[in-house]
Amino acid sequence: MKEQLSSLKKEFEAQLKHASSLLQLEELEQTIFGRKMGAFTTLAKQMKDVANDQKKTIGELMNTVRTKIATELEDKRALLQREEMKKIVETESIDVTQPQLPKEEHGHIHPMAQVEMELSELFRSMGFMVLDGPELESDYFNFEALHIPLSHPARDSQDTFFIKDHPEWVMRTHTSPVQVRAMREHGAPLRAVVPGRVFRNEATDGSHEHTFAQLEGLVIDTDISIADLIGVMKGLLSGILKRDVEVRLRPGFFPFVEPGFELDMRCQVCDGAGCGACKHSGWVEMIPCGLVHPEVLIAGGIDPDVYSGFAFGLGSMRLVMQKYGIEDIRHFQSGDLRFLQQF
Ligand code: FA5
Repeated sequence: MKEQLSSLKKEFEAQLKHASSLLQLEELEQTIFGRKMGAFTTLAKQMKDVANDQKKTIGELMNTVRTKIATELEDKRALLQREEMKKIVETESIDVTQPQLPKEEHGHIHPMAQVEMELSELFRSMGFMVLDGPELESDYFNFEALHIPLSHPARDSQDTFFIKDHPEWVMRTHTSPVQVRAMREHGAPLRAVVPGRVFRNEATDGSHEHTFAQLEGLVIDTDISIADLIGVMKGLLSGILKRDVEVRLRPGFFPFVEPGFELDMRCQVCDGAGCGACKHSGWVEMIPCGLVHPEVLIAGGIDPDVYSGFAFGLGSMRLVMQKYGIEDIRHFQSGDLRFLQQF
């Protein structure tokens, strides 16, 4: 065993002299200490056959040889690393005139989604649930349950995308269908908002999109009045715009509320002077709203003699336009990074 260790050591030293790269050094280390075939490992496995009175001496010798080889390997590794580094420094140069590489691009949340998250948070803090509803909706929930029968002229104002061969389905034209869905699922009393996408077959312009966002609000309780409705609307606008805004309330007709209103806001883009965002009127139609029609409460399974409620349907894309002074609604879905990177 002693001779074997001594010749292993000699053989190792001869090969160490010839190792001229880190890779060769790695290979040499494997031939000595490799777990399966390493020469030293193989010898160590034979320790069990050494006579008992020899075990101590041989064991100590093995440890000495192992430590010596390991130290020499480490020293040689450090030397080779220094040499390789020196070679890199000598052969590679830095061209200080080279133009800077473009910075790594990081995405971020779309401005519409940012405001929707802010709105959801604002309403959660007022005790509202944040609900979801299907974008492909039944004609029943989109119109019938909201007191808009087939022949009703109110259908004309919401130019609908129908589904080929399935007249009973539509792309929802507003978030209001979730009103009846929410009543049926959660009953009364109820406070809920529903942010989401809606679809209309509209010719687009600065303030109209075919695919746009609304935020439906619904409160059902005993003793609900128009004062509650106005209080929540004002809280909503000042909470998001972070400033006081001038609003006006005028009568508005929606078959699912009675009475119905249109809450307009002084245009924040042009400060009332007239621009594309406000159709040059100085006012932006912001929040249609009203007290929930008794027929809609009945469709939702709620007794109109006990409960009343208010609902609103915020055009949330228009709110974002007002918040940031965006003059054309079509920017949102244009995919133009010059627009998106501003938020
Ligand atoms: C409705 O959709 C009703 N569901 C709102 C409602 C809910 C009334 C609850 C009463 C109670 P309207 O069609 O007006 O209403 O649309 C609501 C808002 O969506 C509008 O005030 C406007 O801000 C926005 N909006 C309407 N059409 C478009 C469009 N083509 N592009 C962008 N925003 C639009």
